Amino acid sequence: MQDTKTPIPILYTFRRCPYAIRARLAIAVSGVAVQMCEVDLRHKPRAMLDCSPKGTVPVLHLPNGTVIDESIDIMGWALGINDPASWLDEGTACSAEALALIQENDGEFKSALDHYKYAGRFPEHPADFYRAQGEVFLHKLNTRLAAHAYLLGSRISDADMAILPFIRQFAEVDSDWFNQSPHDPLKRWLDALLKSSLFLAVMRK
Ligand SMILES: N[C@@H](CCC(=O)N[C@@H](CS)C(=O)NCC(=O)O)C(=O)O
Repeated sequence: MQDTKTPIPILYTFRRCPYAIRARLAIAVSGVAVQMCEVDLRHKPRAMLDCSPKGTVPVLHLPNGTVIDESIDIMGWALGINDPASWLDEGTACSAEALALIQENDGEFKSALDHYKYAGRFPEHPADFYRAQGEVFLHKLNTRLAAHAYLLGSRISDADMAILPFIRQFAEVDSDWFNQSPHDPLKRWLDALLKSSLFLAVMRK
């Protein structure tokens, strides 16, 4: 039984935020006990802003006062404690290959995703212009997934789980378009991971 007196880390999270989802996935697979604090992004808790003034989620506040406020670092923290599914390369760190893919996801692809999702705010171009920008990354992932079941090979890695929530969001912008798009391996990968018990558990309300 959990000792209720032992302080445990607090994760400030927002259910639908793709960065927070990736952090929750890594924490869930690691089995490390963390108290979840769901944040209303319009009314961020004082305690969260006190430890991380930049005001983004996720934020992990450890009992020793350490604050980790980048989602990738939270994944690394959790998997560094316990990585039972071997998401990390050799159990120690995010591989250079994973890092490069995640950086592309968080950079160019995330920008295209935001423009596509909120195309009305970016009237310089129609939504399908921004969608085509994002599709460059989808194509890259699809090529990998045509060669093996997961992004880096035959096993799930941190790259799959860090990128999954963003592809989910991209697919949801126009699911009819996504479902008819020529990215079958990517669609199968997305579908299987979204149905996994781990993903369902971290999305539970
Ligand atoms: N680089 C950060 C980005 C996190 C981020 O941008 N999260 C969004 C929510 S998806 C956020 O908190 N935005 C601030 C806001 O909406 O006020 C990370 O990886 O943790």
